[in-house]
Amino acid sequence: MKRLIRPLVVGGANLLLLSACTQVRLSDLASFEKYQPSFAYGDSEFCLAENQTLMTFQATNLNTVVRGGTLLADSDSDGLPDDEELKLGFDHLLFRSRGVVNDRLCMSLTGQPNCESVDVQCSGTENALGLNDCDIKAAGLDVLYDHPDQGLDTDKDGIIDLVEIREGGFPASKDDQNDMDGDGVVNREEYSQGTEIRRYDRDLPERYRTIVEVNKAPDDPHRCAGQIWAVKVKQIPLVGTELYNDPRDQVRPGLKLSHPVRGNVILMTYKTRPITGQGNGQIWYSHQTVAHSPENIYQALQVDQSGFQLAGEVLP
Ligand SMILES: [Ca+2]
Ligand SMILES: [Ca+2]
Ligand SMILES: [Ca+2]
Ligand SMILES: [Ca+2]
Repeated sequence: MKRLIRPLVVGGANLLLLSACTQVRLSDLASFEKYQPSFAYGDSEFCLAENQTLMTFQATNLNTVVRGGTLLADSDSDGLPDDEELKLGFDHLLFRSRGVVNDRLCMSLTGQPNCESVDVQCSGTENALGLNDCDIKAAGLDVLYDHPDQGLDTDKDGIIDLVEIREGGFPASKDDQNDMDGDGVVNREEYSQGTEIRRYDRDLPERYRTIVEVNKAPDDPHRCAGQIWAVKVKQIPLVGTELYNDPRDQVRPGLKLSHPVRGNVILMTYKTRPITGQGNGQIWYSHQTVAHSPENIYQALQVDQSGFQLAGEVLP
């Protein structure tokens, strides 16, 4: 096939030039989207309550998965790429398509699409961040610690359970400093970048990585009684997705996963804990849909603290 557009990444930075010699035809967009994402970016300052400090800030595109050195669409956010679901006999437009638990969690628990064998007593009640009591019980997230709210950050490392499950990780095991695949990048960093914890991907192109910088700013009592943190979401790769309607969005109070064609649901979370004394940690979240657009490579993301809601309380 004749290549009509050729992206050039200059100096590893985000600058991208399109040497477009002719018009881009619609039929070429599908192949274009496969190798060139667009990007969401944004920044903001966060003012924390007195005696609270920031443990983690995470930004995750719930509609992308890095697999085998490339970036793939995951239209239903369950952690399995669309194409992989079709091959395995899952429904790529259902978060739980072959049983009571999330499709990716089913693969982690059974090693095959044998979800009917996951036998737990549960009601299907959802928490604020994408899991229900079936996922939580099947993954053993209800027995390890006595968190006020279960299924948010069971292993207390600040990485959200849903994010760990989507990566096929271990939400009940504090393994954030492990380097399972020996690529020199610990699991915590891999979750931050959206890369694979089980595959050497040091040579993964930068355009497939999520890049977020978080730094504590100097205290300023005039502006904030507590700590001030500067968050810079430098890039979140976006890909082409299918239309997704999640029936749970009608009944669940928290995270919404439905999106239009090309929509990418970005979940941002942060976890705070008390600096001194007793008390629980808190997990806050914000979700928004950003449209992947090959014609407009950079899409603004609203990172403002006012867009965040409390997901629940966990042990610090
Ligand atoms: Ca999927
Ligand atoms: Ca699915
Ligand atoms: Ca965790
Ligand atoms: Ca690693």
